Amino acid sequence: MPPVADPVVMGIVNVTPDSFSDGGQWLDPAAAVAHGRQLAAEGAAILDVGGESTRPGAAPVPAAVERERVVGVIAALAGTAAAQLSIDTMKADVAAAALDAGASYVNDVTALRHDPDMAGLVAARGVRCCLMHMRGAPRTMQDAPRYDDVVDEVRAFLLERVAFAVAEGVSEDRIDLDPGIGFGKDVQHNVALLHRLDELTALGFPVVVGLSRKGFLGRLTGEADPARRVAAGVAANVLCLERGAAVFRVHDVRETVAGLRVATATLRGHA
Ligand code: HH2
Repeated sequence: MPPVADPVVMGIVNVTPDSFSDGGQWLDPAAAVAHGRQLAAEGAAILDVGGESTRPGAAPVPAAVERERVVGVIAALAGTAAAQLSIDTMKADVAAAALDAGASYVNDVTALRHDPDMAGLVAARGVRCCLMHMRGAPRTMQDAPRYDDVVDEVRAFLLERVAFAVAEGVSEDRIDLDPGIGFGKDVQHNVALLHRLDELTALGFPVVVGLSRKGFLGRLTGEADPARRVAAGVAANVLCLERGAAVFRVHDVRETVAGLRVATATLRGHA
């Protein structure tokens, strides 16, 4: 069995009115900052701050509104939370303002496809980025997604995006990959991606997994309330750890850190 690296937990700070599981809870900047600090104290090494929901059917947010939501929160967290800050955006303007405010990681769910200036920005600033697979756009991505082999197609897509990013000047050792759980995938596609995640981790890039509270967990467990899918998510994240995932993007940091600690010790065979 290959050595098990220390898992990195990325805590989600959604500064939005409409995120699928916690929309409106942290729209107030002071509440978002307090939440981010709490997640860092619970063990999140990265805080992923987002000002636009990407849930299926979500309406796009103008750049000025999105920037206004995230910049102050990032600036406040940069001074006070012991965590790296990530900006979850598909817009280069928003990412640039977030990097100026103290972020050092760009999480673009479109894998640098939405904004023609995004790849150049990531390259010029020399920051780490996450390239995620998504079929279609958030508004329509869950309309009967179809694949011949979802894992092969996601892997090919991610390799194509790596080639693009590198051609644009992004350093290969600053790229993370993400299968995009729930982004243009039905429950069987999501399960196949988790089952065969080792085929993605074998590519040699750190793999980010964002499955926290998502709909497929509800389909598998019958749990309609996203906030009550925590145990289901921890179970899935533990199996992703075993398959080599590096970064775990979650709402519930305390529970995930605990689960991954036990899993890490078990996989290593020592405490
Ligand atoms: N999922 C969401 C948003 N950003 N980024 C990465 N890299 N991977 C993911 O799986 C991912 C992501 C959706 O979750 P959430 O932020 O909780 O909801 P919303 O988009 O409704 O704000």
